[in-house]
Amino acid sequence: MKVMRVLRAAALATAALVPWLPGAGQAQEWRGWNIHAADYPNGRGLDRFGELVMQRTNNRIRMRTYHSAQLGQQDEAIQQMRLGSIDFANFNLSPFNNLAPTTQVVTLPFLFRDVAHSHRAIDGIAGEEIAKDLEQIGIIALSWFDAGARSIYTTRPVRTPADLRGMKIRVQTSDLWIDLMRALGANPTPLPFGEVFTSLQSGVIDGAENNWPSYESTRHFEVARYFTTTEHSNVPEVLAVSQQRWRRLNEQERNILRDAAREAAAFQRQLWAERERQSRQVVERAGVTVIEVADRRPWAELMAPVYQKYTGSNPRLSSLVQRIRELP
Ligand code: BDP
Repeated sequence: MKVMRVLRAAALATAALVPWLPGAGQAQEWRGWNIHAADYPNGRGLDRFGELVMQRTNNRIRMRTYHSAQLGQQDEAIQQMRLGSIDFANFNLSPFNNLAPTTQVVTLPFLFRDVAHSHRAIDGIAGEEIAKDLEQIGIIALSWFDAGARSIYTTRPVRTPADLRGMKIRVQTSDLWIDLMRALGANPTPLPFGEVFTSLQSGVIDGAENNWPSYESTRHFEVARYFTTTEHSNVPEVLAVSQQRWRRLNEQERNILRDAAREAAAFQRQLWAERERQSRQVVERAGVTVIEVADRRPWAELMAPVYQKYTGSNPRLSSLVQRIRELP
Protein backbone atom coordinates (compact mmCIF):
# COMPACT_ATOMS: atom_id res chain seq x y z
CA MET A 1 0.00 0.00 0.00
CA LYS A 2 2.75 2.34 1.00
CA VAL A 3 4.53 1.64 -2.29
CA MET A 4 1.36 2.55 -4.19
CA ARG A 5 1.04 5.80 -2.31
CA VAL A 6 4.65 6.71 -3.04
CA LEU A 7 4.18 5.86 -6.70
CA ARG A 8 1.02 7.94 -6.91
CA ALA A 9 2.72 10.89 -5.25
CA ALA A 10 5.63 10.58 -7.68
CA ALA A 11 3.26 10.46 -10.64
CA LEU A 12 1.46 13.59 -9.46
CA ALA A 13 4.75 15.40 -8.93
CA THR A 14 5.93 14.50 -12.44
CA ALA A 15 2.62 15.60 -13.94
CA ALA A 16 3.04 18.97 -12.29
CA LEU A 17 6.42 19.39 -13.98
CA VAL A 18 5.20 18.52 -17.47
CA PRO A 19 3.81 21.61 -19.19
CA TRP A 20 0.15 21.31 -19.98
CA LEU A 21 -0.11 20.11 -23.53
CA PRO A 22 -3.52 21.27 -24.66
CA GLY A 23 -5.50 18.63 -26.41
CA ALA A 24 -2.31 16.82 -27.34
CA GLY A 25 -3.30 13.90 -29.52
CA GLN A 26 -6.87 15.14 -29.59
CA ALA A 27 -8.26 16.32 -32.91
CA GLN A 28 -9.49 19.89 -33.12
CA GLU A 29 -11.73 21.33 -35.80
CA TRP A 30 -10.96 24.93 -36.80
CA ARG A 31 -13.38 27.15 -38.71
CA GLY A 32 -11.94 29.57 -41.22
CA TRP A 33 -13.55 32.69 -42.69
CA ASN A 34 -12.96 34.25 -46.08
CA ILE A 35 -14.97 36.91 -47.89
CA HIS A 36 -13.92 35.85 -51.38
CA ALA A 37 -14.71 32.87 -53.58
CA ALA A 38 -12.57 29.75 -53.08
CA ASP A 39 -10.62 30.31 -56.31
CA TYR A 40 -9.64 33.92 -55.48
CA PRO A 41 -5.94 34.23 -54.54
CA ASN A 42 -6.89 34.82 -50.89
CA GLY A 43 -9.14 31.78 -50.77
CA ARG A 44 -6.42 29.64 -52.25
CA GLY A 45 -3.87 31.10 -49.83
CA LEU A 46 -6.11 30.30 -46.90
CA ASP A 47 -6.71 26.77 -48.16
CA ARG A 48 -2.95 26.29 -48.52
CA PHE A 49 -2.53 27.42 -44.90
CA GLY A 50 -5.12 24.88 -43.78
CA GLU A 51 -3.56 22.03 -45.75
CA LEU A 52 -0.08 22.73 -44.39
CA VAL A 53 -1.32 22.88 -40.82
CA MET A 54 -3.25 19.62 -41.20
CA GLN A 55 -0.29 17.83 -42.76
CA ARG A 56 2.20 19.05 -40.21
CA THR A 57 0.03 18.29 -37.20
CA ASN A 58 -0.89 14.87 -38.61
CA ASN A 59 -4.50 16.01 -38.89
CA ARG A 60 -4.69 16.89 -35.21
CA ILE A 61 -5.68 20.43 -36.21
CA ARG A 62 -8.27 20.15 -38.95
CA MET A 63 -8.89 23.31 -40.87
CA ARG A 64 -12.07 23.98 -42.77
CA THR A 65 -12.44 27.28 -44.64
CA TYR A 66 -15.88 28.69 -45.33
CA HIS A 67 -15.47 30.85 -48.43
CA SER A 68 -17.67 33.55 -49.96
CA ALA A 69 -18.63 35.16 -46.62
CA GLN A 70 -20.71 32.10 -45.66
CA LEU A 71 -20.07 32.91 -42.01
CA GLY A 72 -21.02 36.60 -42.36
CA GLN A 73 -19.65 39.90 -43.63
CA GLN A 74 -16.29 41.21 -42.51
CA ASP A 75 -17.32 43.25 -39.46
CA GLU A 76 -19.34 40.35 -38.04
CA ALA A 77 -16.53 37.92 -38.77
CA ILE A 78 -14.06 40.07 -36.82
CA GLN A 79 -16.40 40.02 -33.82
CA GLN A 80 -16.82 36.27 -34.15
CA MET A 81 -13.06 35.79 -34.17
CA ARG A 82 -12.72 37.91 -31.04
CA LEU A 83 -15.35 35.74 -29.36
CA GLY A 84 -13.65 32.58 -30.57
CA SER A 85 -16.31 31.22 -32.91
CA ILE A 86 -14.16 31.80 -36.00
CA ASP A 87 -10.67 30.39 -35.61
CA PHE A 88 -8.74 31.66 -38.61
CA ALA A 89 -9.35 34.16 -41.38
CA ASN A 90 -8.05 36.51 -44.01
CA PHE A 91 -9.15 40.07 -43.31
CA ASN A 92 -8.55 43.36 -45.05
CA LEU A 93 -7.01 45.75 -42.49
CA SER A 94 -9.40 48.68 -43.05
CA PRO A 95 -12.29 47.22 -41.03
CA PHE A 96 -9.87 47.30 -38.07
CA ASN A 97 -9.25 51.03 -38.44
CA ASN A 98 -11.52 51.98 -35.55
CA LEU A 99 -10.26 49.12 -33.35
CA ALA A 100 -6.50 48.90 -33.95
CA PRO A 101 -4.96 52.37 -34.54
CA THR A 102 -1.87 51.35 -36.51
CA THR A 103 -4.02 49.74 -39.21
CA GLN A 104 -4.95 53.33 -40.09
CA VAL A 105 -1.38 54.03 -41.09
CA VAL A 106 -1.29 51.38 -43.82
CA THR A 107 -4.72 52.48 -45.05
CA LEU A 108 -3.49 56.06 -45.54
CA PRO A 109 -3.69 57.30 -49.12
CA PHE A 110 -0.65 57.45 -51.36
CA LEU A 111 1.66 56.18 -48.63
CA PHE A 112 3.46 53.37 -50.46
CA ARG A 113 5.59 54.10 -53.49
CA ASP A 114 5.07 50.64 -55.01
CA VAL A 115 4.33 47.02 -54.16
CA ALA A 116 7.89 46.30 -53.03
CA HIS A 117 7.74 49.25 -50.63
CA SER A 118 4.44 48.03 -49.17
CA HIS A 119 5.93 44.54 -48.67
CA ARG A 120 8.94 45.94 -46.86
CA ALA A 121 6.67 47.92 -44.55
CA ILE A 122 4.15 45.21 -43.76
CA ASP A 123 6.74 42.42 -43.45
CA GLY A 124 8.72 44.69 -41.11
CA ILE A 125 7.97 47.70 -38.91
CA ALA A 126 4.33 48.23 -39.88
CA GLY A 127 3.47 44.55 -39.48
CA GLU A 128 5.10 44.41 -36.04
CA GLU A 129 3.12 47.39 -34.76
CA ILE A 130 -0.15 46.22 -36.26
CA ALA A 131 0.32 42.73 -34.80
CA LYS A 132 0.65 44.29 -31.32
CA ASP A 133 -2.57 46.26 -31.77
CA LEU A 134 -4.46 43.25 -33.08
CA GLU A 135 -3.30 41.13 -30.17
CA GLN A 136 -4.88 43.68 -27.84
CA ILE A 137 -8.25 42.89 -29.39
CA GLY A 138 -7.85 39.11 -29.35
CA ILE A 139 -6.50 38.53 -32.84
CA ILE A 140 -3.11 37.00 -33.66
CA ALA A 141 -1.60 38.17 -36.95
CA LEU A 142 0.55 35.51 -38.61
CA SER A 143 1.30 36.81 -42.10
CA TRP A 144 0.28 39.41 -44.64
CA PHE A 145 -1.50 39.03 -47.96
CA ASP A 146 -1.31 41.39 -50.94
CA ALA A 147 -4.32 43.43 -51.89
CA GLY A 148 -2.82 45.62 -54.58
CA ALA A 149 -3.82 49.20 -55.19
CA ARG A 150 -7.41 50.38 -54.82
CA SER A 151 -8.95 52.65 -57.42
CA ILE A 152 -12.33 54.31 -57.88
CA TYR A 153 -14.97 52.89 -60.22
CA THR A 154 -18.21 54.57 -61.07
CA THR A 155 -21.35 54.61 -63.17
CA ARG A 156 -20.30 57.94 -64.78
CA PRO A 157 -16.80 58.88 -65.92
CA VAL A 158 -14.49 60.44 -63.31
CA ARG A 159 -11.36 62.15 -64.58
CA THR A 160 -10.62 64.65 -61.84
CA PRO A 161 -11.55 65.00 -58.17
CA ALA A 162 -14.05 67.68 -59.28
CA ASP A 163 -15.98 65.00 -61.18
CA LEU A 164 -16.46 63.10 -57.94
CA ARG A 165 -18.22 65.96 -56.23
CA GLY A 166 -21.51 64.83 -54.74
CA MET A 167 -21.19 61.27 -56.03
CA LYS A 168 -22.11 58.54 -53.55
CA ILE A 169 -19.11 56.25 -53.27
CA ARG A 170 -19.16 53.09 -51.19
CA VAL A 171 -16.38 52.72 -48.61
CA GLN A 172 -15.48 50.06 -46.06
CA THR A 173 -16.76 50.67 -42.54
CA SER A 174 -14.00 52.87 -41.18
CA ASP A 175 -13.93 56.52 -40.12
CA LEU A 176 -10.70 57.02 -42.02
CA TRP A 177 -12.30 55.85 -45.24
CA ILE A 178 -15.22 58.20 -44.69
CA ASP A 179 -12.85 61.15 -44.22
CA LEU A 180 -10.71 60.13 -47.16
CA MET A 181 -13.65 60.00 -49.55
CA ARG A 182 -15.05 63.24 -48.17
CA ALA A 183 -11.66 64.93 -48.71
CA LEU A 184 -11.88 63.91 -52.37
CA GLY A 185 -15.22 65.69 -52.54
CA ALA A 186 -17.41 62.58 -52.74
CA ASN A 187 -20.27 61.47 -50.56
CA PRO A 188 -18.96 58.40 -48.67
CA THR A 189 -21.40 55.56 -48.10
CA PRO A 190 -20.17 52.75 -45.80
CA LEU A 191 -21.62 49.40 -46.82
CA PRO A 192 -20.68 45.72 -46.43
CA PHE A 193 -18.85 44.30 -49.44
CA GLY A 194 -21.70 41.92 -50.22
CA GLU A 195 -24.16 44.79 -50.72
CA VAL A 196 -22.15 46.77 -53.26
CA PHE A 197 -23.40 45.07 -56.40
CA THR A 198 -27.11 45.59 -55.75
CA SER A 199 -26.49 49.10 -54.43
CA LEU A 200 -24.74 50.02 -57.68
CA GLN A 201 -27.47 48.39 -59.70
CA SER A 202 -30.30 50.15 -57.91
CA GLY A 203 -28.51 53.52 -57.89
CA VAL A 204 -28.19 53.70 -54.09
CA ILE A 205 -24.52 54.44 -54.81
CA ASP A 206 -22.74 55.85 -57.87
CA GLY A 207 -19.49 54.00 -57.39
CA ALA A 208 -17.09 52.17 -55.11
CA GLU A 209 -13.38 51.61 -54.90
CA ASN A 210 -11.33 48.45 -54.94
CA ASN A 211 -8.49 46.58 -56.63
CA TRP A 212 -8.76 44.94 -60.08
CA PRO A 213 -9.44 41.38 -58.80
CA SER A 214 -12.32 42.44 -56.55
CA TYR A 215 -13.81 44.72 -59.19
CA GLU A 216 -13.79 41.76 -61.56
CA SER A 217 -14.67 38.82 -59.28
CA THR A 218 -17.72 40.58 -57.79
CA ARG A 219 -18.87 41.59 -61.29
CA HIS A 220 -19.17 45.18 -60.13
CA PHE A 221 -17.72 46.03 -63.54
CA GLU A 222 -21.02 45.06 -65.13
CA VAL A 223 -22.81 47.90 -63.37
CA ALA A 224 -20.03 50.46 -62.80
CA ARG A 225 -18.46 50.78 -66.24
CA TYR A 226 -15.75 53.40 -65.54
CA PHE A 227 -12.55 52.58 -63.71
CA THR A 228 -10.28 55.53 -62.81
CA THR A 229 -6.79 54.41 -61.82
CA THR A 230 -6.44 56.62 -58.76
CA GLU A 231 -4.53 53.88 -56.87
CA HIS A 232 -5.23 55.86 -53.73
CA SER A 233 -4.63 53.14 -51.11
CA ASN A 234 -2.66 49.91 -50.89
CA VAL A 235 -4.06 48.64 -47.63
CA PRO A 236 -2.76 45.07 -47.10
CA GLU A 237 -4.53 42.07 -45.58
CA VAL A 238 -3.81 39.75 -42.68
CA LEU A 239 -3.92 36.02 -42.15
CA ALA A 240 -4.94 35.76 -38.52
CA VAL A 241 -6.03 33.28 -35.88
CA SER A 242 -8.15 33.73 -32.81
CA GLN A 243 -6.30 34.34 -29.56
CA GLN A 244 -8.65 31.93 -27.84
CA ARG A 245 -7.19 29.08 -29.91
CA TRP A 246 -3.64 30.44 -29.96
CA ARG A 247 -3.49 30.57 -26.19
CA ARG A 248 -4.08 26.84 -26.00
CA LEU A 249 -1.39 25.82 -28.51
CA ASN A 250 2.06 24.68 -27.48
CA GLU A 251 5.19 26.24 -28.95
CA GLN A 252 5.66 23.49 -31.51
CA GLU A 253 2.13 23.94 -32.80
CA ARG A 254 2.56 27.70 -32.90
CA ASN A 255 5.66 27.33 -35.03
CA ILE A 256 3.80 25.06 -37.42
CA LEU A 257 1.09 27.71 -37.80
CA ARG A 258 3.57 30.57 -38.19
CA ASP A 259 5.52 28.75 -40.92
CA ALA A 260 2.36 27.63 -42.71
CA ALA A 261 1.02 31.20 -42.67
CA ARG A 262 4.23 32.60 -44.12
CA GLU A 263 4.25 30.00 -46.87
CA ALA A 264 0.57 30.64 -47.61
CA ALA A 265 1.25 34.38 -47.91
CA ALA A 266 4.13 33.82 -50.34
CA PHE A 267 1.79 31.65 -52.41
CA GLN A 268 -1.04 34.21 -52.26
CA ARG A 269 1.30 37.00 -53.37
CA GLN A 270 2.36 35.05 -56.45
CA LEU A 271 -1.24 34.31 -57.37
CA TRP A 272 -2.14 37.93 -56.67
CA ALA A 273 0.27 39.44 -59.18
CA GLU A 274 -1.06 37.12 -61.86
CA ARG A 275 -4.71 37.70 -60.98
CA GLU A 276 -4.32 41.49 -61.12
CA ARG A 277 -3.24 41.21 -64.75
CA GLN A 278 -5.95 38.72 -65.64
CA SER A 279 -8.73 40.68 -63.97
CA ARG A 280 -7.77 43.85 -65.76
CA GLN A 281 -7.87 41.96 -69.04
CA VAL A 282 -11.28 40.45 -68.29
CA VAL A 283 -12.89 43.81 -67.54
CA GLU A 284 -11.24 45.56 -70.47
CA ARG A 285 -12.49 42.86 -72.81
CA ALA A 286 -15.93 43.33 -71.33
CA GLY A 287 -15.82 46.94 -72.50
CA VAL A 288 -15.05 48.82 -69.28
CA THR A 289 -13.61 52.31 -69.86
CA VAL A 290 -10.31 52.62 -68.02
CA ILE A 291 -9.45 56.23 -67.25
CA GLU A 292 -5.70 56.41 -66.59
CA VAL A 293 -4.65 58.94 -63.98
CA ALA A 294 -1.29 60.13 -65.26
CA ASP A 295 -0.65 62.65 -62.51
CA ARG A 296 -1.78 61.64 -59.02
CA ARG A 297 -0.65 64.88 -57.40
CA PRO A 298 -4.01 66.69 -57.56
CA TRP A 299 -5.55 63.67 -55.80
CA ALA A 300 -2.77 63.29 -53.27
CA GLU A 301 -2.80 66.98 -52.35
CA LEU A 302 -6.38 66.69 -51.16
CA MET A 303 -5.26 64.10 -48.62
CA ALA A 304 -3.35 66.48 -46.35
CA PRO A 305 -6.28 66.94 -43.90
CA VAL A 306 -6.63 63.16 -43.60
CA TYR A 307 -2.96 62.78 -42.61
CA GLN A 308 -3.36 65.70 -40.22
CA LYS A 309 -6.43 64.25 -38.55
CA TYR A 310 -5.14 60.67 -38.19
CA THR A 311 -1.48 61.17 -37.43
CA GLY A 312 -1.00 64.88 -36.60
CA SER A 313 -1.50 64.63 -32.86
CA ASN A 314 -0.52 60.99 -32.49
CA PRO A 315 3.26 60.50 -32.14
CA ARG A 316 3.05 56.73 -32.46
CA LEU A 317 1.21 56.89 -35.77
CA SER A 318 3.13 59.84 -37.21
CA SER A 319 6.45 58.20 -36.37
CA LEU A 320 5.30 55.00 -38.08
CA VAL A 321 4.37 57.00 -41.19
CA GLN A 322 7.80 58.60 -41.09
CA ARG A 323 9.60 55.28 -40.69
CA ILE A 324 7.62 53.75 -43.54
CA ARG A 325 8.50 56.68 -45.80
CA GLU A 326 12.16 56.30 -44.95
CA LEU A 327 12.22 52.63 -45.98
CA PRO A 328 14.16 52.05 -49.18
C1 BDP B 1 -11.36 43.53 -50.96
C2 BDP B 1 -10.79 42.86 -49.76
C3 BDP B 1 -11.88 42.44 -48.81
C4 BDP B 1 -12.74 43.60 -48.46
C5 BDP B 1 -13.23 44.26 -49.71
C6 BDP B 1 -14.09 45.48 -49.41
O1 BDP B 1 -10.00 41.75 -50.13
O2 BDP B 1 -11.32 41.87 -47.66
O3 BDP B 1 -13.80 43.22 -47.69
O4 BDP B 1 -12.16 44.62 -50.56
O5 BDP B 1 -13.93 46.50 -50.05
O6 BDP B 1 -10.34 44.00 -51.79
O7 BDP B 1 -14.93 45.38 -48.51
